[in-house]
Formats: sequence, structure tokens, C-alpha cells
Amino acid sequence: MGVPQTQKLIVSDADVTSRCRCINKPGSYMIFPRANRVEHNLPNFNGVQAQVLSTPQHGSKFVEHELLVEAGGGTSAVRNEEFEQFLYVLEGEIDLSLDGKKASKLPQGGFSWLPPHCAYEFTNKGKDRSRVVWIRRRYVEVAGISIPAPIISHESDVKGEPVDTYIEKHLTPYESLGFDMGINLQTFDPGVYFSFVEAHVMEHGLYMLSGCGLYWLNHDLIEVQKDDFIYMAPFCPQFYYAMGWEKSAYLLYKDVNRDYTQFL
Ligand code: UGY
Ligand code: MN
Repeated sequence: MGVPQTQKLIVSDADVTSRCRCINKPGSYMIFPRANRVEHNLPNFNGVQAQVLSTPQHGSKFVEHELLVEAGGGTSAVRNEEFEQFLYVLEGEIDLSLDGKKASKLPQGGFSWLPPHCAYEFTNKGKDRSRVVWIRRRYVEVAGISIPAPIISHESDVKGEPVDTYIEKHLTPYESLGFDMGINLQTFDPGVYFSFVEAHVMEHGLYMLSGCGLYWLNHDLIEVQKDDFIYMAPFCPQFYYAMGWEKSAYLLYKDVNRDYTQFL
């Protein structure tokens, strides 16, 4: 009996798995390159394909997507959710409107933080597809601390400060205790590395914006590059070495400014 056609295909393609860079170590970390993602549709969007990057199914206390928004695509109705949200334009542009007001154009590098129950809608009015990182979590309210107002801005309007061995921009100004969602844009010169191995309760959703490097996670050393997503679980030991010939940069979610009693 001959080898079934499907099996022949698998054998001739066998080397694909040896080149796979996707790693999933639940409770520790996940490396999720674009090449391995599978898209699906979401309710209340038109012309949008969603890549799910992180959800509570594998342990994160936040939900992160990459949205692929076709020209003319976007939300199909006003969204008003109980979650706080962060949007960052990786490529292309979106027109974002809050509370039915005039839309603001968010080009590549544009971002928005929205408090819970902030009504919003967006459309891609450009000619090309846009790619948007979308992070949501449940806001932890604290008596006596007011919930911040929405932010719409661009990363070039945020001042970078030297932190450890690299430059950090706080896209959410989490020096203010009203923010429990920290969003950093961290930029590294080639050859720069952390001054110490970090281990902390805060979990991370990390999106590589440019360049490449080596991430050391829980004693594994892994090559990472532009467009990779990385999840780091609470207390995962972490260390980054920037490599290559250009600066590398990533967008980093971390939970901040709360005492974790919400999980008791
Ligand atoms: O702020 C942080 O936790 C950050 N330095 N971690 C990281 O880049 N892996
Ligand atoms: Mn960290």
C-alpha cells in the first residue's frame, strides 16, 4: 500500500517543527512568534481578525490581542466595557472616538488608555491594514484614589528616562497610584543588558517592536525578535541582552500599584 498523500506532505515538511520558535511553559513563560498564531473573528467588529496573545486560560490576569484591522474595518458598534483598556498602533492607523466625540487619529506609535466603562469606537480610515495591540484587565478600585481620565497620545510625545541600563517611557503615568496598569516602552542600545536578573510578582505581556535580542527566562536562553509576543508569569526570573546592529524596543504590560489582596 502506498504512503497516503497527507503523510507524504508531512514527511517532506518535517523540518518545520525543528524551526518552530514557539515555546509554552505554563506558569513560567511563553514565546509566541507571529508565524505560529491563528486568527479568528470577534463579535462587534467588522473587518477585524484577532490574534489572541494572552488570556486567563494560560494564567494571565489580563487579556491581550493583536487586532488586524482591514482598511475600512473597526468596531461595528460603540463598545462600553467594565474593563480598563490599552490600545497601541503597531502599523497603519486608526481613528478613535471616545464618548461619541470627534475622532482622534492614532498613527503608528499612537496609543490610548481607557478607564472602565469608557465608551469608544474606532475605524481604520487608511488604505492599508492596521495592526493594533489591545490589552484589557479588570481595574482594581481603591477608596480615596480616583480613577484617571482617558489618555490619547503618541509615544514620541512621552519623555524617555534612563532606568537600569536602558531608556523607559511610561505610556501610562503609573507614578500616579490611580493606574494599576503599567505600560512601558523600553529601548535598548545593541549590546546593552539588564544590570540584574529581575524576579517579581508583576506579570508581563511583552510585544517586541523592533530589533532582536536574547531573553533569559527561568534559566532558558531564547532568541527573540521584532513581532514576537512574550508572556512572563509572576516571579519568572528574567534578563534581556539586546543584540544585532540596531536598537531593540518592546512594549511591556505590568500590573502595578496594588497589593494583590484582590486575589484572596
Ligand atoms: O519593569 C520591569 O519589570 C521590566 N524592566 N521588566 C522587563 O523588561 N522584563
Ligand atoms: Mn520585569
